[in-house]
Amino acid sequence: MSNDSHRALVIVDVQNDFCTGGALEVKNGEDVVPIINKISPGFDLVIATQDYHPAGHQSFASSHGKKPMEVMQIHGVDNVLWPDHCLQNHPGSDFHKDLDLSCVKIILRKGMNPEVDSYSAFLENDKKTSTGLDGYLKGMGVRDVYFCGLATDYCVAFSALDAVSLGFHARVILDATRPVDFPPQNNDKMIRTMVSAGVEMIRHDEL
Ligand code: VGL
Ligand code: ZN
Repeated sequence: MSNDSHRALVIVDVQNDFCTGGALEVKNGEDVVPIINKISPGFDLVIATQDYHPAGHQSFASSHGKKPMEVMQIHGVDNVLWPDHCLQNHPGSDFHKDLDLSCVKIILRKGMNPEVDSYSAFLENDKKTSTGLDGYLKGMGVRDVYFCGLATDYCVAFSALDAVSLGFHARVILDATRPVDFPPQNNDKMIRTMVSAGVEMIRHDEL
């Protein structure tokens, strides 16, 4: 194949609402930005995801008359209800102003269906609806997918887990991620889940 892009970097949700002062603040979320800017030129293909919700999205506590961070069963599984975040056409959903997008070939928006959330860059939370990223990466000859960004224990973790189950070699660049870590210990739990599934944990200086 002519467009052999064996190593892809997926920059997950480095958006204002996940950084300090944002609606769904991840502690020190913006600290990933300089690391990502340093490493992204070293990849054959770079993709950035953007959490991009319509108003009234079902992942919002406000859509259920609940308080943010309450847990509610949706389709029989426990879901954390989030504060309204990453609203379409709102500064909160913009990428962090210092994130260098010059290497980014594709911006993949997700979470746009008002009824179904999408933590993963590959499959929506119904585990059926594809974003198309699997076919795109395979079409580009990618075998190795590296993940960085926000948040470690949600969108990074679910993306990396799907990557492994779709047959990619998945690595999380852990020091280029930050966790929500809610409920308490969730980050440790998700890192263990990823490692058991075959996701490799690395640091950016090991690239
Ligand atoms: C995320 C919760 C809700 C994430 C997105 O990017 O990890 N987490 N929406
Ligand atoms: Zn979201």
